[in-house]
Amino acid sequence: MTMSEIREINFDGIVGPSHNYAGLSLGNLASSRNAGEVSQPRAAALQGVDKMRSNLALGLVQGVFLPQPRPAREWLSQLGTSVEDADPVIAANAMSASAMWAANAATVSPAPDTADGRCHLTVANLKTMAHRSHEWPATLAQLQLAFAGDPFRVHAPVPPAFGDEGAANHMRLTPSHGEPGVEVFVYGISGGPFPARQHVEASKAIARLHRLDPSRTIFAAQSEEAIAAGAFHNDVVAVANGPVLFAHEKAFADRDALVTELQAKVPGFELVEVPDAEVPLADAIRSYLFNAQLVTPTDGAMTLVAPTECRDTPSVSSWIERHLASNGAIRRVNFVDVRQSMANGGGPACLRLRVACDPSLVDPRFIVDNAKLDRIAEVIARSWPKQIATSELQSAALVRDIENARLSLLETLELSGLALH
Ligand code: SUG
Repeated sequence: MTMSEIREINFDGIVGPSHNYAGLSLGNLASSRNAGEVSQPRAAALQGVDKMRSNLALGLVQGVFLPQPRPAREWLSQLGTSVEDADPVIAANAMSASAMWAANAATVSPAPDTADGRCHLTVANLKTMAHRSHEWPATLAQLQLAFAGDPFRVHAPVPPAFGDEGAANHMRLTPSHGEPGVEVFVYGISGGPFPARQHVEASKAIARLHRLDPSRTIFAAQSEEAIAAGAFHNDVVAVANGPVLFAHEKAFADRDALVTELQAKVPGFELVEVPDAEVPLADAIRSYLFNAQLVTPTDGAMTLVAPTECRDTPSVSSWIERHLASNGAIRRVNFVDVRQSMANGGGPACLRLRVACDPSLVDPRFIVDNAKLDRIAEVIARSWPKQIATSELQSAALVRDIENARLSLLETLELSGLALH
């Protein structure tokens, strides 16, 4: 494969029809703050579609992952219950639309980084949170379809003894997507009152499974302060693109060691660091400045696709203005409204999984253009519930509508084979 065929594809999780605010994620401040609010699944999914449209307009390649079956009937039956009979908390855990946050679907090592020249993907076990621990079988089914064939290796999750949350704790730095990169695995040791979701043993297993070159693989601990302040994934406080690392000063336990190693190993490495004195950790986490998509559009001007909350947070919007005026690495900021997802702690970057590969190798049913997004939006507008209160999650009528809505979308995308996954 020539280097020029490798493009970065962003696969966004389409927000599922059961999107709701049950407050299930300890350590995710937005999820706890909005527990019990009434959600708007239709608006949430359309916000996601609009984000994809604005990224297509930048000339980026866009893909999708499909909502998973909810309620998770298989998981409920493993627990000896059903959505009607389950304890309300268990039912909520089976109804979450959390698979929308595709950054947690898998860890991806593109072909130029691996010893066998294949693009490796390992599905995340997401074992720390009950509502996410049952995502992986359906995710695996989609990845096996989308990335079939010899150029790819799709791995089952690492054993659940070790928590793995996928690409949200993984960064790849490289002069350009088609060249060998340095892969940084970020793990947590302690998070104060909150769980550290990514275990170093899981990260190391993935690096071995993906046949990465140890000299181009870095393991870095998240700072305990960041996790305790609400950075339940590293992508809440840092994001990389090409040779650029955009991070909060307090993201890592040993910031200096990481920066020194990246300077030595990444040609053209550039650090865009935000000091706590300019944007306190709390503002960074509330606005999700770093949970932005940092992308290189076809015009070459590195662009931050950031949530509108960044515009509305004074310390953050002034930092952005200063950075743009200084001609820094980030040349443009596009604001996107993903408020429904943000209210559950999922920003623009959580909603996507990046895969650098030749797009023609991916099953075309998972790649979208504007016409396909029109068809997706039409199904959402017709069949996604307008709103869901957490008290309704066990209602038979709502459950039926949610299951039917998803099946309509699968049919539209010729993916009905995924009905049971
Ligand atoms: O795992 N929220 C997700 C948000 C994931 C964000 N992803 C990244 N940072 N990459 C989580 O905490 C909330 C669900 C609820 O409370 O119902 C939730 O699962």
